[in-house]
Amino acid sequence: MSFFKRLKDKFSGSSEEPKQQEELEQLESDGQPQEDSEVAEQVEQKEKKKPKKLKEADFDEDGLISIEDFEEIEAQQLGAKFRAGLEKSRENFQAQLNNLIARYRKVDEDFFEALEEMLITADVGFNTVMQLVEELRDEAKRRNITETEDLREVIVEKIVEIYHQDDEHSEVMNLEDGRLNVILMVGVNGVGKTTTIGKLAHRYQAEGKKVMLAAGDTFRAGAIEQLKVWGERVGVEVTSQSEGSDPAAVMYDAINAAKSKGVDILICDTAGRLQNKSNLMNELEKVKRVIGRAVPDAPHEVLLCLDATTGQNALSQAKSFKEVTNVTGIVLTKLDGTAKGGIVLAIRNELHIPVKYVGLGEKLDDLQPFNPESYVYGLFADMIEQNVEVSEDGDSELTSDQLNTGSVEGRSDEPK
Ligand SMILES: Nc1nc2c(ncn2[C@@H]2O[C@H](COP(=O)(O)OP(=O)(O)OP(=O)(O)O)[C@@H](O)[C@H]2O)c(=O)[nH]1
Ligand SMILES: [Mg+2]
Repeated sequence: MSFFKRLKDKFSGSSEEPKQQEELEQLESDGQPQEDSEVAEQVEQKEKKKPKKLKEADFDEDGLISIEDFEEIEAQQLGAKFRAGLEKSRENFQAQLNNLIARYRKVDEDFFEALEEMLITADVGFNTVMQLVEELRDEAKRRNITETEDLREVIVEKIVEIYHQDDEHSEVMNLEDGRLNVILMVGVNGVGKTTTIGKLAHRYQAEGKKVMLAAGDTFRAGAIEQLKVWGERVGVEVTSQSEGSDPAAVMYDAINAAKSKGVDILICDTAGRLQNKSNLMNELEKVKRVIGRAVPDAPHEVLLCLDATTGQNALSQAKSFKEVTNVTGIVLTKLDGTAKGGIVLAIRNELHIPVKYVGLGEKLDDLQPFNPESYVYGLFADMIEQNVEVSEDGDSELTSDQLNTGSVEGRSDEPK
């Protein structure tokens, strides 16, 4: 099965299935505030592909669906989320790639140079681009690919491959049952730390975990109140002290409270700090030390929030934070707000820190665990769907328009 077809089947439903999803839409709309109905309507209109319908036959006599069906539906919902959240990046990536393929029909050095330029402009990061394009050159030679059109699917496949290369790091959160798990959220001002904490609390709570929040940003006016609002919204307890108090003391209190209440996951907010302000960075070290003394091996996760719209600057932030604290994962927020979604690849390849979650919007369920396949599906969904459809219809069905826009190849179902 071709790579594109596998992605399409996984994230938008098997092509053999009728694509309807009233029940799923109902499930998805639960918990989504109505004020977003206008946005939801626009997104819905743009989403031409609908996940698989929950058919009667999918339910057993107890009214339950099988694990396979559940996983299938989950993957499709994830696909739809990434598709909606990466819309800006997708428009940019697909248009640019189609242009390149139409402009350079033959695979040659000019094409590769133009591709390098396109990827660098999309924030993929210089070193990553060089590695990616070098591998594409080799692959084109190895497979004897001479038409750029035939390279389309290989390019997308390589993006996933290059992400998987660094297998030492996992996207999976280091959370264990039967212990107090402590997550420390760090990052510069305004990147989305507090919002992410709210979204994470919502997610873990829905998974049945007992969650507590610690208001460790005692620096910015209104920060404690902001976290309390999130706590109320999600329905989790927030431990706080007054503004200006020592954040390490807040963490210490919060850990004691969490221990006595049998909390599973304590998520600690911190003040947004500039990576060049050494006193703030030192304070972060102290916070981490205090947490480590109160709970062995804690914090179990130090999540660095990076704002995807800041592009390459996010990389320099990450480097500075890595120097003072052991960052275990990245939360890349506001991916929905940028057309340069390539930053994910740069972070992974140049920093060797896994991206654990991505922010795909401002709603509670817009924080999604990162996964390279759902990411490339979000980045190239229309191209993937179109190529698979064309491949299924057969060559005789191709329109001259499809041929001209270079949207038809890389579609073979033959094993590669
Ligand atoms: N579109 C979009 N907006 C987001 C996302 N995550 C956070 N935001 C917005 O980013 C803004 C800042 O979020 P905060 O959570 O207050 O950021 P912070 O890092 O805690 O900020 P400080 O406490 O001031 O350092 C808010 O308006 C959020 O709604 C996202 O994934 N997508
Ligand atoms: Mg904050």
